Amino acid sequence: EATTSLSSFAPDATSIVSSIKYHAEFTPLFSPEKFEIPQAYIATAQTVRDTLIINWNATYDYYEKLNVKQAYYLSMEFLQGRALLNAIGNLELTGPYAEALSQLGYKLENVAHQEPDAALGNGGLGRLASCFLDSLATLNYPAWGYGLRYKYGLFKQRITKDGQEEVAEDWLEKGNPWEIIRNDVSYPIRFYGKVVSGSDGKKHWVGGEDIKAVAHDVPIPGYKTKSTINLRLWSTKAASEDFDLNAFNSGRHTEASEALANAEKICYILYPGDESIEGKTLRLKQQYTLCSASLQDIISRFERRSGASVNWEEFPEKVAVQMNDTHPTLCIPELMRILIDIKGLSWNDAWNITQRTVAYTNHTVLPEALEKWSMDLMEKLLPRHVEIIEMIDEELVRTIVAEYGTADSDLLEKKLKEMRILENVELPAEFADILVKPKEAVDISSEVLQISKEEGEEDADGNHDEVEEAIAEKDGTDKSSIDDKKEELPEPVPEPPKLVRMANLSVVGGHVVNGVAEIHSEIVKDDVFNAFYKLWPEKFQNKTNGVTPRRWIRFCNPDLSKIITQWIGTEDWVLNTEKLAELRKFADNEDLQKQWREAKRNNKVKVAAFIKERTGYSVSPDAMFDIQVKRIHEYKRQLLNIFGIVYRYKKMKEMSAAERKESFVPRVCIFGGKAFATYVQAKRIVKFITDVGATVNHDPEIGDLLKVIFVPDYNVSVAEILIPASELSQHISTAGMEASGTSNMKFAMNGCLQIGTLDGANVEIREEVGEDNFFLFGAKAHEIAGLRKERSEGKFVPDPRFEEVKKFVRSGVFGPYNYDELIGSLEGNEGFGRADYFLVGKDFPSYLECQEEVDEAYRDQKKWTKMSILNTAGSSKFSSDRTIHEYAREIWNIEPVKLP
Ligand code: DL6
Repeated sequence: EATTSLSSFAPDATSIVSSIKYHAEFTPLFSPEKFEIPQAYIATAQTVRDTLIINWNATYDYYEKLNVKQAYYLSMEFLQGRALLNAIGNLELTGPYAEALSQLGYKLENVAHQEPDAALGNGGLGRLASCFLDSLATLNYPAWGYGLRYKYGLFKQRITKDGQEEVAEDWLEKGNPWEIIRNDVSYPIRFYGKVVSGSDGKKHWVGGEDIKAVAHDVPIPGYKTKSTINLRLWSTKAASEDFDLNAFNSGRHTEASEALANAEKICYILYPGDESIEGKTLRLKQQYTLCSASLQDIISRFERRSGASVNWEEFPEKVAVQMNDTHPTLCIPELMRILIDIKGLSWNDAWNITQRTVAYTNHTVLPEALEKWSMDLMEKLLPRHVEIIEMIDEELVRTIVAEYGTADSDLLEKKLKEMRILENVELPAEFADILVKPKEAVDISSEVLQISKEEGEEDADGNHDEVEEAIAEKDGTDKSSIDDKKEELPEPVPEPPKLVRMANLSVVGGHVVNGVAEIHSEIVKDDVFNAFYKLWPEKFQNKTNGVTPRRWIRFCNPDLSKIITQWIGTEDWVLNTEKLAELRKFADNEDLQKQWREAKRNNKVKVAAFIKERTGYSVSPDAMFDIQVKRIHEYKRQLLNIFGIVYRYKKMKEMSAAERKESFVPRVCIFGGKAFATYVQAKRIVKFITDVGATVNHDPEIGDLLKVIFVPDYNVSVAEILIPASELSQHISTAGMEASGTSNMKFAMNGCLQIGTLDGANVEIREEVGEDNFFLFGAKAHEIAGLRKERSEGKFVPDPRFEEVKKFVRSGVFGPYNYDELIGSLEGNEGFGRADYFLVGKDFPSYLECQEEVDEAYRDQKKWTKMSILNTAGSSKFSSDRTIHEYAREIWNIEPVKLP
């Protein structure tokens, strides 16, 4: 029966059935005797892949023929989630597939659940990249994604009595039907070695170890278009000659295959722990592999399409490279290296081409997340790149000196300190004396500065003793008393490490720097990169994030989608989300409201079953579903949420049953998210939430009035279940710290109300859905620095309710675990670090008051439903289609190319 040839592949149920059977028989990844649901999934996916390959080839050929300008999105993370339902949805084949599988005895939904999540990402940054791919394909933009094919995805999270446990996620265990391995597309990647100057006047990077990067292509279909773009993921392999046959034959098996293992481990996991030097080396190898393999691939495509006459000047007219955060910053020196050392271009030409090609998106203002690499490590691993970076830094120093002059040496020093790519590295020889202050300008009051100099060492202008005498004269002390002070001084501190600041390199080497929400882009200009902004204001842009409405409403919330289509009168909103605004005029309509509530309730029933299965807890679908799902991080303030819950619980316990019922709206408070494996405080937060849940959920006095659920192993698929059922979602980061957030957009699209601070994209969401439909609380971004100062000076007076919660937790109500370190972080006790840096205590009272408003609003279901409808209606701006159009027009300068 396996008769369907690819050319005659027709997407009706009958041909799909025969195609599934064909794959089960001829391209199996399993033994032939069984055809159960796991096999059904693989064979079904393979049939979809056939269609994708046809479209992929057509798209590729067309781009090749037209030699169009292409954008390349380089990202260490792609959080693709599952592909099956998305692919058949985009191909408009959901109906025929459901029918075909039912003829084979299966439900499409159950088959789809067999697919493991492709979790090649950590959180928002990776999921954004995946949403962008969907929009790029849908909008017919010629673009590709480039990433790494990690053998293990983001870890699987188990919740045990000790909190979070990480388990390797072997997502490729049963094979990956969505990828096409391109054994013929591979590039050499070099590490270590040294740089020599050739007789040809060129630099040659020689020696070291060479590995290979091999391409794996994942076709990405657009919605209602044939356009199918590519996500090219690299895996790493040793060159075959690296297998030491003689060692193997003499029984030294590990030694024989050491090179193979070393090469393969580069792509084992995303973000290997980098506490050790080995971990750091591995991460840097990953970043370089991504950059080098992708650029070699892009360049070879450019050369091939150019034919006999390659004009490098045209490179930026054919290629746009977007660096997703600083992880792919090595693109800059790598492109320079290839252009200069291999293609023979001059420094100036290469620099001009590189700058016009590359652009950088910043996704965080957290200083610890702005990558800095040890120069020593980089010098060992990538010696030629360090030379190039040094030259870029030197050129930058020249620019800074030219801009600010040498007259005001404090100003110049400040600018150099802020802007240089190299940190703790001496100025280039040409500028060695530039910061030397004239003798009379020496600040003799800065006694400590002078006397801390080591014995015998000269000060900047070589007058060590003279300066000390000057101090002595000024103070009326004699020089010997200064010598006494010297003895009291601690041992000299070791030299600070030399570092390469990847963010500065990105800003300097790219033609555009963008933030990911309006407020974040302002912070980028005013704070994070202010010195650069002052120099090159035209480089800075905003591109507010977005999410794909296909995955995040149309496919994950079919019930709500049908209602939207019915009331708007067309399904066009899936492509033109502006149409969602038409729902506004029906927001008070009782029929719509009824349908809206029913759809929400059905989704809540599904989530209740899911929670039961995952956690064993029963929750009532009649309670409000209040959700906070995102990576666990102190700045995202899951602690504020759980403290609010603890306060609520305590108040409930103090009341009679009747009072409790009267005072509180029943809530199911749902948390989900992973804590980075080495982030101890985040893991304590997970433990605390689950402990609170264990107490509250078993308290018979409380019953359905309050449940606290930590959903283990939060990922894209779990988000697709939870978000459609959400009624309230929490986006409560300390203002100014969340670059954008993207789950806030998904929640709004699905008619979920939000409680949040004025942070990231919350600000724009609130503007779009209307102030009355958003629960706002907390300090504003511009107040944070002052509040922190007040806090650290001990001037902050905590609200009694905050103190009450801490005391309650410390009383042991939630079990024997010692929460001192967790609570201590909110108090700044000795040994517990910065005093409530994230201002949980400060925002606690306004958070509680805002939560009371939430309860009040929920009691009026008509009002609540209207607010919910207005959230969906106001969410149109947050489609990634809008974002991608902006990138295409304002950064990449690419046009849609629709296949004939
Ligand atoms: O831009 C996507 C996403 C934002 O929505 C989040 O606000 C932001 O935290 C995230 N950034 C990162 C970068 N690393 N860190 N931290 O994941 O990007």
